[in-house]
Amino acid sequence: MPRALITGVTGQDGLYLAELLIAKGYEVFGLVRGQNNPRVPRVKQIVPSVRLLDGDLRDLPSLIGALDAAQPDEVYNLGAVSFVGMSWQQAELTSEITGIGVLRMLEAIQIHTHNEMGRVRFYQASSSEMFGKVREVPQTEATPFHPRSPYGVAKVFGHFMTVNYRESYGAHACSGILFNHESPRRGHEFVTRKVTRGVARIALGLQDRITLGNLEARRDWGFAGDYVEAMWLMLQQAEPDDYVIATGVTHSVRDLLDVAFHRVGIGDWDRHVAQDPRLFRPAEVDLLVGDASKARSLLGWKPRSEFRSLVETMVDHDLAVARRERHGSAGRSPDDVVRQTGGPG
Ligand code: NAP
Ligand code: G4F
Repeated sequence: MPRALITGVTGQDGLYLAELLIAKGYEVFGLVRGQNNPRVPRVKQIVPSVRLLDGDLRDLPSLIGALDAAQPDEVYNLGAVSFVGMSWQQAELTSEITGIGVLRMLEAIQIHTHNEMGRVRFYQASSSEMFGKVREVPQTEATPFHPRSPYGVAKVFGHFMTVNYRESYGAHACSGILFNHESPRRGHEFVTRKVTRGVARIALGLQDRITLGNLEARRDWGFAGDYVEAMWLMLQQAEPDDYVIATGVTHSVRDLLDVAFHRVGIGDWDRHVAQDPRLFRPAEVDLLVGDASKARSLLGWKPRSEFRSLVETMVDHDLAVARRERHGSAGRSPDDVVRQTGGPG
């Protein structure tokens, strides 16, 4: 039975990846930080067979301890401060976890394997945010990076450390340059979920408006369930490499609002959306759209979900959650609803 260790198992991607690996027959271990992490119950509910290990990407001994306990064949490093907006307020913490945390995990593998890094396959969760002020459209593995946020800078550091350990020590280390991916499990701080949750609550009379920043930014949005499959495929290849994972289609935040409001029968959404200058970013990434041709041809990967059905699924999920909230019903958590509504088709 293959064994995998996931950092960031409490997050959106960690949950989908744990489900995927369990379905493939893996024994899955998840790194959990903090003495009373509030997201642990959700992990236990969705993937009860995952074995949780204490550890933090800021603490090297805890990472070595987790590796020694899990004895993994594969490590998926998904843990990060992942909210770009917050990375300006907490640039040092972001660099420490999202950037140096990658180096720490690579070093922990080095120590755990007694310098035989090739024994453990490593996946690094890199990001299209690294492209930032994009040098070409669409972006590929060869597009130069120009990050626009402390988060993006930290991810560039993690990306090149991953490449460097591959080239220096023969690590089977892959960097997945993933474009934005969303789901009903997405955190409420990200724009898709903020919109779908807000639209659902507006439709049910629980709130009047959504306050947003830049509506013109464009992103290449896919479904998280499709993207974790690409992570796994990268680690199954004989040779480690870096891959762009994207849908190849870009939409603006305005398009997101159109689809989400249309789902609840609201055509003219202007009166429900306010803009607050404080939600604009000090430096914006205006346009992201990826070319995943390499992943298509070498991994046989392609996205199964498209933008409209993804957004509609998220709105439907949030309608179900908001209805329960309106009726004040307790007991079942929002993730029971996730199971019922599933992912986008
Ligand atoms: P997420 O939902 O925000 O999850 C982040 C995870 O990191 C959480 O489990 C969090 O644990 C963990 N974490 C934070 N600080 C940590 C620390 N000091 N030590 C160990 N774990 C820590 O993010 P996601 O959307 O699943 O993304 C997964 C990864 O992919 C991230 O690295 C993200 O930057 C990257 N990425 C995401 C996207 C996307 O569109 N989703 C695109 C490209 C790259 P707690 O529960 O303890 O906070
Ligand atoms: O949903 P977002 O916060 O995602 P962002 O910044 O693109 O980052 C996400 O994708 C990256 C991959 O490219 C990941 F690496 C990263 O971890 C994260 O998952 O914002 C998307 C766009 C931005 O242009 C932002 O300015 O939406 C715009 N936006 C407009 N109003 C807003 C808002 N974003 C947020 N979060 N909240 C708003 O009110």
